[in-house]
Amino acid sequence: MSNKTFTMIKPDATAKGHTGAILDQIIKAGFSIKAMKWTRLTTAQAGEFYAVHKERPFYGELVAFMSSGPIVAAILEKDNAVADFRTLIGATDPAKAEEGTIRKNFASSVGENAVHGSDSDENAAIEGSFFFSGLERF
Ligand code: DAT
Ligand code: MG
Repeated sequence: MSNKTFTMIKPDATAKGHTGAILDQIIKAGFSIKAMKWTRLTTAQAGEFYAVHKERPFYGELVAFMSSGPIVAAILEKDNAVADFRTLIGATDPAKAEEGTIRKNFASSVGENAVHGSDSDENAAIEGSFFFSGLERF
């Protein structure tokens, strides 16, 4: 079990000014930030990041949304990071997310759901490497 996960604060949340509150909730939940950047994905980069979903009906919408404005990408560290972070963010659809989760607190819809969280240790490593060099991932 790895102690790292990868997150993005998505364009809906950065646009609404929720970045600080979301980072505060993440840190208060016991995660430490190992690497972080404010950036924006091109459509090609968003398409590559979400390539695993390319056969899904929402892929085009997802890629357009994820490249529509700034995001914050970060590598987070905590014991049991992947599973604990998925619990902290809540269900993909904010209408189904538990009270107090980041998606319940900040997401607008299943498509515009405020944050990404890796779903496995393997994907956390792949996704972290997508945004950060070895030097930045210390
Ligand atoms: P998660 O982000 O909870 O891991 P996922 O990996 O199934 O969810 O999907 C990736 C993203 O795709 C999700 O955060 C938002 C978007 N998405 C998923 N299901 C969708 C749907 N039914 N309609 C629109 N967008 C959807
Ligand atoms: Mg996922």
